[in-house]
Amino acid sequence: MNDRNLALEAARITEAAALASARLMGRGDRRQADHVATEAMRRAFDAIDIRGTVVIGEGERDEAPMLYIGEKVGHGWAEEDEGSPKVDIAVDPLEGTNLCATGAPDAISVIALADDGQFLNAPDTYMEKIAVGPEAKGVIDMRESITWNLQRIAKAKNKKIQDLTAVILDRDRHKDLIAEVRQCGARIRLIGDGDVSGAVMTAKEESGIDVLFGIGGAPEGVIAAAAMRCVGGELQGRLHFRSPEEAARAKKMGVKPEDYIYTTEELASGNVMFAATGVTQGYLLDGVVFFGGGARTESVVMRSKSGTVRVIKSTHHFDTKPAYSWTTGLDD
Ligand code: VTB
Repeated sequence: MNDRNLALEAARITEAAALASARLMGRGDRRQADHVATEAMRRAFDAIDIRGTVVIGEGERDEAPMLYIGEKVGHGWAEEDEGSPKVDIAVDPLEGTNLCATGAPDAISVIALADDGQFLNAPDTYMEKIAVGPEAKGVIDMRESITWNLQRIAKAKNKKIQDLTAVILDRDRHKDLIAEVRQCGARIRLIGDGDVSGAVMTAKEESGIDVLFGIGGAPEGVIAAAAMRCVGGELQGRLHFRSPEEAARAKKMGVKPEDYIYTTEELASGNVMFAATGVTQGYLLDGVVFFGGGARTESVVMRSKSGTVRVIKSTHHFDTKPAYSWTTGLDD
């Protein structure tokens, strides 16, 4: 697989989705923002020379019109081009639909790519996560308490616990978790949505985030794990089923029982790539900024094989660009 070029192509895909959804920022319509991101991303795939299969996407085939699990995407299929790489794809065209709908920080468009069969086929359920950047890799353990983990992270980073910042989804289910972090004296940034960017921030020093704790979506956990593989960080995850039906479906998908703790490699193994583009201005990435006749985007692209992290700032001119990059479903 010519993954060096592919990684850069991946940024085109997230740029397209980010440009589309950013035009709906603050309009209060999360569904439409997600819809236009998905449509733009789906279309952008047609220009990429891969034979891709969506393994994490917008839902099951019967519930999602595009980018559903199992959908084949990429130009390679159309050409029946045996030479074009076969890759598994995990997508979240708009991670943090509410963040976009309200103009809150860190809505991103994101994809991860892997050689066939390298992502956990995560069911659409919850996952409890701990994520840390490279400096604290190998010192966390989900079986231990939050306090224990914070102490270990502080030591690994040569910081006081009081100087650590945890990012946590602002949910009632995290009441005890938040209380324990506060009890330890660590700082917290509560976020409304978007624990993929929350996880990736732990690997970006300027973000000031040291650790992600809490329960979010399982598919988002796999995508974040792909990023952590690339940056040399760590994400541990444990599935949480919301109902017996979810548990039964997960069992059918062949995942491990609820008490099993997945390692980063088990969630995303082999050669993986990760690309994300900021939609709203954030701690991880700059959001889309429009100017007369165009827009600027910021993306990050990374590969596990080389560990290179590229930040790509692009200037897009709408009059010379194919329509896929900015269609919103509104009157353009
Ligand atoms: C998280 C977050 C997502 O879902 O995974 C969260 O990263 C978990 O679900 O952006 P609940 O909203 O049910 O708590 C999202 O917020 C997307 O819905």
